[in-house]
Amino acid sequence: MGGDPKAAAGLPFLDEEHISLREEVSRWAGEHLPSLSQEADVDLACRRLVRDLGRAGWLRYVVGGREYGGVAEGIDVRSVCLIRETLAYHSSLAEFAFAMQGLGSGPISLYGTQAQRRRYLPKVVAGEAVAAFALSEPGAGSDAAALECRAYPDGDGYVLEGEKTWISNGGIADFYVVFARTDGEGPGGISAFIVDAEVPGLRVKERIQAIAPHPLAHLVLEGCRVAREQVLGGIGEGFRIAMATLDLFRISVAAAALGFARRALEEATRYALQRRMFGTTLARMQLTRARLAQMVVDLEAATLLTYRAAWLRDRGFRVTKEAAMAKVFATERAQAIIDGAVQMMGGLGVKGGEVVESLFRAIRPLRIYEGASEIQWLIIAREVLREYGEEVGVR
Ligand code: COS
Repeated sequence: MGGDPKAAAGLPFLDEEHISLREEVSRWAGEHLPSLSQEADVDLACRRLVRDLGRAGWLRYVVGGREYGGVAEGIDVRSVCLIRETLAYHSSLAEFAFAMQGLGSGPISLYGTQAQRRRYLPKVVAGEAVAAFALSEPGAGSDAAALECRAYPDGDGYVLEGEKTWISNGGIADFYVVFARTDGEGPGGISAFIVDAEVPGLRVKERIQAIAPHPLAHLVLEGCRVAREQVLGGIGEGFRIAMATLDLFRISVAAAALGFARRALEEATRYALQRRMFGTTLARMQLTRARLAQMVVDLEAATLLTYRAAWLRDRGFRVTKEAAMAKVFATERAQAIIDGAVQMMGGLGVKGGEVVESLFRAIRPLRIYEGASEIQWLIIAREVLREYGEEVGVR
């Protein structure tokens, strides 16, 4: 095989073009992304990043359909993961901007009509429209099917009423894919709508400050009227659309975790090699070596799970279980790897503005958003029991 052994991770699941893509993104990110440290105005920074990612051509990978600017007919999940992992290595805000363009427009790529795709996707690809995915509510986070935002039929359209929270890109998005209840209770009564940001009745109630700053908001929809053409998929299809979109993007959350962890591991290793104590270097001490070895094994195992899930999805398989496995393992182990790096670097590890300190904050939300670790465990167990003929829900 030869070459850089670090680049060998995940190799069995990658094609030659993926390896070249990783090199290109890495080169671009090294030249264009300043550092992991957080910018003062995240809204401005995020909008600028979306535009730059669009101009550089990377957003062509997060949408499906060549006709709409995508690189392929579907979304190549391995490419999405490679780009997200590489951006995460350099900048948590850049990987966020890239990923949210994908998650926010994912339901349109996967389920939109030709007219919907033609209207929204080219702008997403160009970085001219910021996308957002609005599923969570104050009373419906992990239990997404409990959502209460309502969509009432009204003439030739629908009127949306309710609240959405923890909405990434909330306040800066140009459109939101909003999941709302059109019927009864439970998952079967949920539908998806594309809501343009300027539609009267849609407003930001509160901006939310998270541990790793990025645009995040609580939204209110009051008498928010959308045309029938804004319904995504069919009425009652919303929950399935949300879950299938999450299956794809949860794999890329795992990839982001790999990028953060890989950076922390490199920072800590370089530090350990030069840091002198007790007449030797930190790297030569056995406790350090044991910790480093554990970090490397975790990272490689997480990489393999992530790219296996992406490879299976690219081959057309349903990957509910594999995506959940990749997300929970990669994010949990990345947290442990980054914590290990902080510990190795001592005071520097917790000093504001240091790379590992910002990684320590950047990784934490990944174990919660797009399905908390506990939800991934429930999904994995449900899928395994199903393989044994036991029909169980997660409840
Ligand atoms: N792909 C396609 N369809 C899916 C699916 C998937 N991955 N997962 C579920 N569905 C379908 C099911 O097949 C079922 O359809 P039928 O009724 O026709 O059989 C329907 O959707 C309901 O599924 P389920 O019974 O699993 O619904 P639950 O309410 O039990 O869902 C979980 C439970 C935990 C899986 C769901 O609520 C979840 O993923 N929660 C986390 C939400 C989340 O990620 N929030 C973050 C928001 S984005 S930051």
